Amino acid sequence: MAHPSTAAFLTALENAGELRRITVPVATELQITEIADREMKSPEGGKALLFEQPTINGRVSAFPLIINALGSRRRMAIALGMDSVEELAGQLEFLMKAKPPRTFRDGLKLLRNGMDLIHARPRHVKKAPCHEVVHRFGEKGEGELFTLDHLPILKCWPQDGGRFITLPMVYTQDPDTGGRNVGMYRIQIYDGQTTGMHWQVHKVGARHGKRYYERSERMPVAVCLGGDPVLTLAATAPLPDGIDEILFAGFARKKSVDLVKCLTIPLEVPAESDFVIEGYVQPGEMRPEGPFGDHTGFYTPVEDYPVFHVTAITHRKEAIYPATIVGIPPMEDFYIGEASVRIFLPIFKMNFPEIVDMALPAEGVFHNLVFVSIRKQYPWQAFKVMHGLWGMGQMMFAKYIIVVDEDCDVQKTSEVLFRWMANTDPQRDSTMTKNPCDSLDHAPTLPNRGSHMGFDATRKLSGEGYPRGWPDLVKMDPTVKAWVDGFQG
Ligand SMILES: Cc1cc2nc3c(=O)[nH]c(=O)nc-3n(C[C@H](O)[C@H](O)[C@H](O)COP(=O)(O)O)c2cc1C
Ligand SMILES: [Mn+2]
Repeated sequence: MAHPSTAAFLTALENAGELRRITVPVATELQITEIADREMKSPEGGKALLFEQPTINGRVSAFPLIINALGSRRRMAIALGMDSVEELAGQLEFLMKAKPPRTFRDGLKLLRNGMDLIHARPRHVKKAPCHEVVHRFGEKGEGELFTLDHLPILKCWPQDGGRFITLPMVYTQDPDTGGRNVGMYRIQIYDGQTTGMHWQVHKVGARHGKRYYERSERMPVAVCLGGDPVLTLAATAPLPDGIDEILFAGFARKKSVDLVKCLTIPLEVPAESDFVIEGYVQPGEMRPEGPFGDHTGFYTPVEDYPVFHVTAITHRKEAIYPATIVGIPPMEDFYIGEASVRIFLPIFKMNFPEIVDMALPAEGVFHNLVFVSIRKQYPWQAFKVMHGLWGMGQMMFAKYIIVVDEDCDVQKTSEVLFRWMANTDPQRDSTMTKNPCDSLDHAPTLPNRGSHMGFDATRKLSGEGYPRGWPDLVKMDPTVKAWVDGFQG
């Protein structure tokens, strides 16, 4: 089911008892963070929070602010209009494994998925809710000029270098192929019309920017906020370069995404967005960005990033400003990342059929720690899986990969720690390699590159040079367990 706006999604959350309204004024400077942080760290991710009167330097903003809207499994499922993200994972898996149907039911399922694929294709529309209110820059208007300073943009943490848009969907185009990309890259506000553009070196936006630089051409960029929450998931999902996030969003929500032309730049954006910030990046122009209290739980230091110049801001009449905060885990982003892992697990399994399950525990902040369970068949297969993952998309960042046997539930961190500690001889069962690092990782001596470590915590096969005979786990006889299950004494 598609949500045509942030307001519609908000209503769905409220009907499910998943929304708390905060009706009194709260400051966008630090105060909203502290309330949201406590909510995100409460059991099951707490509730979504609607701040009806966020204040900017003491003045109440014209726009309410929603935060933690995707910060639980239940809310992520509501965003997708499904019972759980597993449903979407199942649909993707079915598509990838589609064979000529053998039964009538298979045929119907294939037909339904075929229809969903039709929705992957966007529609092009002329009239758009996101254009209900238009503020072009550089035009003489009536009264006060509307700028970014009018949006309830958060200053999240005390040492942050300023205010940051934290849930921006950044639209760019490959100048060679015309292919679209949507990525979530944070936006630091320098002034009402100028921002930073934090696409890290490994991301598709940065690759597009490099091509514009090489061609000495000004780069059109659109930053969208709100609309269907599926778009937010699509912007963060680790889709391969060249796969259009809009196709993924259309497929996931079972409805084509309506796209409309921007007013001041040659790009298209979702018509249902709450806000669209149009502008350009002048290749070569760089400016210090940060510090920013980040996903890692630490401040990322100041570094040079491209500069984004705003040419227009358009929005719905009743626009709602969506935000998140990142910091010491668990935070809302854990649930966003987890949904991606669940959705893409079938794709990993296609490449590595031995993979049973995978988890990126919150403590590892996405890439620092990856647990994988496998059905081991031959010697050193665990190492093959590690190397494969280190070569796949954003899995390249995985700092520690722990491989366990299929009977270990990787969703339970303590079970994995038990196997890891008990089953490994550190020297024999580890491997170290060189790979790119997440730009946010402060531990490597130099940014963006460093060492990565894998542990084979599976039981050792005879061909793996372990001569002693692997012991069995201590487990009760199933008949005794069944008897105790029914025991009344
Ligand atoms: C809340 C949030 C904030 C993010 N901020 C950034 C960021 O500032 N810079 C960045 O490069 N990636 C950031 N990411 C990660 C990217 O969105 C993610 O890697 C995405 O897959 C990139 O898309 P791309 O492959 O199309 O470039 C963020 C993710 C989330 C969930
Ligand atoms: Mn992409």
